[in-house]
Amino acid sequence: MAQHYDEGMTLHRFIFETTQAHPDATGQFATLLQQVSLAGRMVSSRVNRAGLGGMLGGTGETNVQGEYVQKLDEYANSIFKNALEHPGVVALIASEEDEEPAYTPERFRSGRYVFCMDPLDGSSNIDVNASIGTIFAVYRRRTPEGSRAELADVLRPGSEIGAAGYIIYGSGTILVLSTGNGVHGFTLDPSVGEFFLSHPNIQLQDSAKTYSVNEGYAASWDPRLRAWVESRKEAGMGWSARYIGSLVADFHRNLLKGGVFLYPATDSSPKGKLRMLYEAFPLAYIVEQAGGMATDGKNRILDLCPTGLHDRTPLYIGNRAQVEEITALLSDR
Ligand code: AHM
Ligand code: MG
Repeated sequence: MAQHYDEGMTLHRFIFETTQAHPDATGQFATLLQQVSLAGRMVSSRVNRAGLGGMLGGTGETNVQGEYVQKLDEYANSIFKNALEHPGVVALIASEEDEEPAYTPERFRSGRYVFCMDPLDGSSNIDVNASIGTIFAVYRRRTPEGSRAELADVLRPGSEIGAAGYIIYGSGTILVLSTGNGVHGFTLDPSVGEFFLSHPNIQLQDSAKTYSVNEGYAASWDPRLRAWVESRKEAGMGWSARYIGSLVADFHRNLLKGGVFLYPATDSSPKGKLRMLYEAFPLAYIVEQAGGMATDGKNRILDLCPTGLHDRTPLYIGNRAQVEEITALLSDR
């Protein structure tokens, strides 16, 4: 069978080569990414067997966001935290599933990095076998290593992110990563249990003709946005719509094929739905690394600074021309 990946470039090797290039590397960053890969492989395996292993459905609890917690949400949250709390590389983990930050327990060394994650995004799609994913961002902490981290280590502008990525559990499992030097995708070969480089240097075209948005809420959008979406549908415009309702899946499709994803403010949710730290920031970092753009309708997403772990923001993200157009439209008061 023909391989659609580079057998010579495992994620392990890529991380090693990337971090070796930094003269002050201590190995902590490499270890962190290896542990993310391990946790991703564990979640991927569980997602694939979810229907067989009794992992579908809810736990009966609601999370800090008031959302119904799925068994796989809880599983993914604990797997990532378990992988990252002990090797002495992380000081604090902020997770969608936890109201408070998880500080590295005192029995382990409090390392150099802060990790923000949505352990299982798109969880309303678990029971219907549609793609879901993990989204993450990494900051280098401000406070000294070895000490307990502080909230100030994580409540920072997105522009201070050092690395970000996501893992999509779909028809295959792909880890997409940027450490500030382009965007690279690695496909999991389950027979080997390793990610291999399959999508080197992903770049977005300047423009595209696909939009992804939940149009069910159109009546409560800003009328200028409603008019923009309506005008995409005019005869001869050549536009398509794609929306599954898993941010990772919608974003990944647009990253590979071109398209703009919108999660606008609505009358009842002026900040939209998506969370800044572990949904908007990581994907904005990736899209910029791929030559695209992300705004909240006015400001660059990565210039925003959260005041709480679970702050929300409207999100317009994808090809530069379309995000610029929508932002110009919504900024013009
Ligand atoms: P989740 O983190 O609880 O899964 O919620 C976020 C998800 C995103 O994946 C997706 O873009 C959005 O919610 C879909 O929301 P809606 O159902 O309002 O279209
Ligand atoms: Mg989410």
